[in-house]
Amino acid sequence: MHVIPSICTFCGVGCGIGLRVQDGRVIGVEPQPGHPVSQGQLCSKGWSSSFAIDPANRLTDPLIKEHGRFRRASWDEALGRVAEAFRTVLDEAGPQGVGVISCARASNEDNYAAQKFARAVLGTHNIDHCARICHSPSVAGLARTLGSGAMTNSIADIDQAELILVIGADVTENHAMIGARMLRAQARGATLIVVDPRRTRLARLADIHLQLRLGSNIALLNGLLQIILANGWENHAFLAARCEDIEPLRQHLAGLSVEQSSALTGIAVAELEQVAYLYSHAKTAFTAYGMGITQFQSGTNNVIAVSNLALACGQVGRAGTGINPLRGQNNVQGACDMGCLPDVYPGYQDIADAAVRAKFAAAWDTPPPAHPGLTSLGMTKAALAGELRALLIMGEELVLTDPDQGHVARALAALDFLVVVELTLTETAKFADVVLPAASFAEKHGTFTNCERRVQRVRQAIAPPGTARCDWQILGELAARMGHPGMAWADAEALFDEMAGLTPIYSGMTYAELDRQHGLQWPCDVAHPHGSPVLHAQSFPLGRGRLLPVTQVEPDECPDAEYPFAFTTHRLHFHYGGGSMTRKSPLLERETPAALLFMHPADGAALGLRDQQAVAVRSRRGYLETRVHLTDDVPRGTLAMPYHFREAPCNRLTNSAQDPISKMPELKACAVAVEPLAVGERPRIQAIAEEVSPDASL
Ligand SMILES: Nc1nc2c(c(=O)[nH]1)N[C@H]1C(S)=C(S)[C@@H](COP(=O)(O)OP(=O)(O)OC[C@H]3O[C@@H](n4cnc5c(=O)[nH]c(N)nc54)[C@H](O)[C@@H]3O)O[C@H]1N2
Ligand SMILES: Nc1nc2c(c(=O)[nH]1)N[C@H]1C(S)=C(S)[C@@H](COP(=O)(O)OP(=O)(O)OC[C@H]3O[C@@H](n4cnc5c(=O)[nH]c(N)nc54)[C@H](O)[C@@H]3O)O[C@H]1N2
Ligand code: SF4
Ligand SMILES: [Mo]
Repeated sequence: MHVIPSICTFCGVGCGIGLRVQDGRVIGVEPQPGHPVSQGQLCSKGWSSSFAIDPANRLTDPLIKEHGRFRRASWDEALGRVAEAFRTVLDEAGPQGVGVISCARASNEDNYAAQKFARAVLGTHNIDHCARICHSPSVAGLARTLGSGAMTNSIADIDQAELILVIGADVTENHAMIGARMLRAQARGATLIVVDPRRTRLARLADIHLQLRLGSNIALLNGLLQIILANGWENHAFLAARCEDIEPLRQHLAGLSVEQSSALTGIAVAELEQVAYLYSHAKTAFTAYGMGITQFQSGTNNVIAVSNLALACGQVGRAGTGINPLRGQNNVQGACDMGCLPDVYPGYQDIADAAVRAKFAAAWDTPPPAHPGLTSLGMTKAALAGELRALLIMGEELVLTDPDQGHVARALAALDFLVVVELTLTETAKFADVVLPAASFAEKHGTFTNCERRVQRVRQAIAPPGTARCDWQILGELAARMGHPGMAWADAEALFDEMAGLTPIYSGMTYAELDRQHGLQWPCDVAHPHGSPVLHAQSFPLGRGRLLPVTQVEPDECPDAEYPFAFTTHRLHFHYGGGSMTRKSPLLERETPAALLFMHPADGAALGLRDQQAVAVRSRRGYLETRVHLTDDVPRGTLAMPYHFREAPCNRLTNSAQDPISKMPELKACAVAVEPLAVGERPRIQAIAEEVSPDASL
């Protein structure tokens, strides 16, 4: 047996793992000793990685759908089909008729190839990925206040924080090794404050839990800041040296009252005052936030409200402080860095900048796309309208993970042609005309960029199952068939070198340098050859930080007589995303085998429900059946449900109302009605693909 060092394939913490390999198979996983992020530990998902990529569960050959059934095909035939379908749509509808959705679980190399394929081969900026429905409000909001949307500090900064403020993030469940680090910091004396409408495990352990009303973040953050300014607790020196005029924000807040904040959030004035005092008086306050901030139609403004608080108190630009969006997927930071977004080339270089366009046109030897691009939700909308006709989805399970499943399924069914590149036959892949088998992280060389901007190497430990190939190789071969030989890289390292040469924030990185240590944090360039653990120490990319007035906005859909419950969605520790990988692990599946609807016991009693009784849940968009779990972890009137379970897909219910700035859909709040099913009745399993496209079964 030998052990190949790699990086966990699940969340954005980026723990260091060792893949135990015997007889060409990964037989287990161990923590990497001395890894700066995971410090010799892993969470249960990391330990279970070998099940997630087990060859027994994997696609081994390309599949082509004919007469409603998939059949195995050669690569030559399958790639020929794909190239021909894209050529046809390009001829008939032009580059706006095609698009690519890339994968925040795949490597930087794969993602660079995906956006190059979209821009240089298809000639379109229609390229996006799940960051749209994750931290796009962070990218948009922090661009406005600081000029950069990434985590400002490092995970290790938690050790130096006097106070840790967690807003809308369930850290022990979803960024487990960061959660553990926060609890260790608390044990050493740091104050831990959690802001969440649910009583999460971290909230129960925190010194203070502000159990705010769902969707009242801005009212809360404005309230805290108002108290700070009214008492003169702001950091005058920092504001004078580092920020633009705070006066407009001061005047805006002076028009609001703390009592109003208290009424909107349900948090007592005294508690708001206590937290305002502690945050502004801490020498170092580390602020971390997640989907409880971003997944609202006010997502960008929510992020701005977080930024206002940190800037006013000078809690940015020093060790132990910072505004830290906890990026979710193992490589979502990287997929954004690689330019898998419609408005930027790799390294956030603006597609509207003529010099940038010229640079990429010269490097790729092809003119830049002529039209602006669509977001992922824009692409599904365009598909329904018949404007987007051919789509390549590289490893995204959007039938389960995008809002309003009925809409997504109808959109995919409306396409002329869909190709999905995946590890397994997911619910999304069932809609495809062609499915191409991809190599997993353990079967390829490459890099992942974790939430603290740390670019780390993954290494090939075993051969891919069957004839599966790396995403970048598949895209390179498709490009060649479409007349673009410029994506035929010799290996992953050659691809990385091309990318680093065009991406200033990665320009100081090579595989040799990344191999020598546990990765490097960008920006890594001539000025920062050893990378950048803390951003904005001297100045912000915008120069001075901006404090921008924002106002509380209620969710698009609030409870009413017909749909009396507020409904929110979240994650569970033992499962991941659409579940296509974690649900293959017997251990993880044993811990959490089914979706539950979390409901307060008083609401259960009012409906005459017993714990674990089957219920029907209905929103304006869809219907599902599941079991109810009665718990006071959720407040009265608010229901919560995880999104990992294809048999009870909560995204049938969710609302796709969007943040006008970032296009983030409101995944955290909509309104539902609940009806009990008869005691003893089982929830009916909700078939997905079959309903819309009855011919999709294998
Ligand atoms: N086990 C596991 N880990 C994961 C993932 C997974 O699927 N499973 N996914 C990864 C990904 S892609 C991401 S983006 C991260 C996400 O990690 P988190 O951001 O922690 O994700 P969620 O659990 O969706 O939501 C966080 C919290 O927001 C709270 N919340 C809801 N509404 C509000 C509100 O109005 N205000 C406030 N302040 N809070 C609110 C919810 O109750 C929930 O506890 O996790 C990553 N890690
Ligand atoms: N209701 C609700 N919905 C949500 C959320 C929520 O909080 N509530 N959260 C949203 C968020 S934050 C996110 S990030 C999205 C996540 O949405 P998705 O990205 O759709 O979720 P995953 O299940 O991680 O899907 C990734 C797929 O990539 C495949 N994969 C893994 N590695 C590779 C690889 O190397 N190559 C290829 N080709 N494929 C690979 C896996 O098999 C898996 O099927 O979900 C969103 N949806
Ligand atoms: S905390 Fe995240 S990166 Fe670390 S082992 Fe768990 S899932 Fe993997
Ligand atoms: Mo995410």
